[in-house]
Amino acid sequence: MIQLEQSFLNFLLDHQEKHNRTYHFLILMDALVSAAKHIQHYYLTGALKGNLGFANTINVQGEDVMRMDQIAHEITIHYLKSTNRVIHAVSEEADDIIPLNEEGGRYFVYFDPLDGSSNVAHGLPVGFLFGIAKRNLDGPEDCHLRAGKDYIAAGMFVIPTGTFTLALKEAGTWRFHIDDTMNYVKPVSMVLPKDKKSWELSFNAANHSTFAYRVQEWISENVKKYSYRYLGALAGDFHRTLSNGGMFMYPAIVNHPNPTKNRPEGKLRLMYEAAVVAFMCREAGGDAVDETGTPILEIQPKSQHQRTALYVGSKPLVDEIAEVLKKR
Ligand code: AHM
Ligand code: MG
Repeated sequence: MIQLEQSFLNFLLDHQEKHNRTYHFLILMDALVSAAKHIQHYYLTGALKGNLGFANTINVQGEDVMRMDQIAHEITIHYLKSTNRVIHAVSEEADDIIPLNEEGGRYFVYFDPLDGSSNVAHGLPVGFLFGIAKRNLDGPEDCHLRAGKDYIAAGMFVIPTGTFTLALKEAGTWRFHIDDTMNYVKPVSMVLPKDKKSWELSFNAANHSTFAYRVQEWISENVKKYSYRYLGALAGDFHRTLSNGGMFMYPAIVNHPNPTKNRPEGKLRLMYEAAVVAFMCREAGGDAVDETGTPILEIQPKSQHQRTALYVGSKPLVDEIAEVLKKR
């Protein structure tokens, strides 16, 4: 007997039917999966074709070398547009909100098509992160930017590793693996482990002395209790946090020796980085807060590229750091 696994689209079809939902979401997700596969292909062949270069470099034909993140952005917009179901999109790679089908669309999509830029030149893991919200179906829609609590789904593809993690509102977080035929298959329910033995802390240790003193103290007291891992690409680091438990942190930078390099507002982007992992984490039993201890999912974005500090992972650790952060 051949062993065949359940495909992602079949899993989603079951989910939609079980919850009496429409197929519109299936069409949107199919577009995102198609985009991810396309990005995966470009990334895997990127070093050979010169796509892992940086923008502003010129290839031998005298043309601009396209950065992978620009390619990934164009691919994603192409597929989102083709669904006819997206009102507008926000991309890390575009300054402005991108109108798609403002009259007949049903969803808002906030995405970072290739996060973890420092890994690109090495072909190491990067992430395609996205959050999805739905238009108001009960009355007029003002198209305001949605807070994470109003997302209906959020997910990430780890490229080129070939994993896909998706959280569906109030229905859990699931992980899929890409198979030989480039299909994502074999749903596995993700729940953060309660056993602290596997927990890991993940943050850029080189930034330690630039964090708020109370954060530095908490880290000094806790870092030896857990393993430490840092890849420098949110999707890869958060992938581990979700599997092993613990906490990923990107605290505010407030004590940099060169004050112009402080980032009191944090580094990561709220709508398509922090809220995406916070949503996946909540659906897996965890939590996430910002530098004031406020839940990430409660933050109402004022602008599409707003930044935030991020502490995301196992609930007991996030609760503990939230208490520290609230003591100002
Ligand atoms: P990017 O959008 O320019 O790729 O930056 C986001 C990335 C995250 O994936 C990662 O968690 C973080 O920046 C790493 O930053 P640092 O290199 O400062 O540790
Ligand atoms: Mg990014």
